[in-house]
Amino acid sequence: MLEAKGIPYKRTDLMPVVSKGVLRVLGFPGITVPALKLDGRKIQGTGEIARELDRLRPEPELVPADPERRAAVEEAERFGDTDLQEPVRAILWWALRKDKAPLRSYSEGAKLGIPIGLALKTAGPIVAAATRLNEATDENVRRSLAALPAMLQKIDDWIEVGVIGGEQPNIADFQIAPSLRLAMTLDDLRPAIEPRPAGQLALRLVPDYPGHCPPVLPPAWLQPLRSETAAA
Ligand SMILES: N[C@@H](CCC(=O)N[C@@H](CS)C(=O)NCC(=O)O)C(=O)O
Repeated sequence: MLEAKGIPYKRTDLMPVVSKGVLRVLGFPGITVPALKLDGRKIQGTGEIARELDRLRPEPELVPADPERRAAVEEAERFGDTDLQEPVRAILWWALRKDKAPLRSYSEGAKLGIPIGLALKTAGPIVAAATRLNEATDENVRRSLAALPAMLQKIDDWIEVGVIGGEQPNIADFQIAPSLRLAMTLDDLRPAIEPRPAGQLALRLVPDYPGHCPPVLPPAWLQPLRSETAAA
């Protein structure tokens, strides 16, 4: 969003789970990333950051001023922040718990302030905690995978009618595309997403996303996605 506005910034990455404590120590009011220090103020959450950036530099707008368009974009924004983001995270953490080897690839290019190898020494407890926090149980992951086709269709439909996927990305694009792109780092999911408008949007907005997870999910759980790809 900062790049869309042409605002220069410095990026710091935090290890998952550990990020909560670091944000506290830094004096942020909440415990989630993204978190931004802007002119000495501390702003947290994709939505809040977008609205603050719009106040600071109105063009290009992230949250549409037109009320009808804003309502549609905000509905898609909410969907991205909850309906889509939570299952994608659960699936990813389930996969990383099963096989920790791909974890290093997700840290590529991270600006952690400590060597990646050292950070990865904490991987065991972090994966265990993240699996718990994101409710990455078998049952939840299975349900999440079954829900994905309908969510992908919803995103394609929003692209079709121009709620998202326009030339200038809005707040909903920025909530939805990164979760899709994260999902596409899993070989198990990528084929079902990439050919669709949703997948193409994710690749356009987030061309480089670190991480690659080879197939690890039980084939039976992927059946709902496989039949979807075949039908498409
Ligand atoms: N899409 C969300 C992301 C916020 C979020 O849930 N961030 C996660 C990492 S992706 C986090 O910091 N989780 C720590 C926690 O909730 O304990 C936003 O709009 O800001």
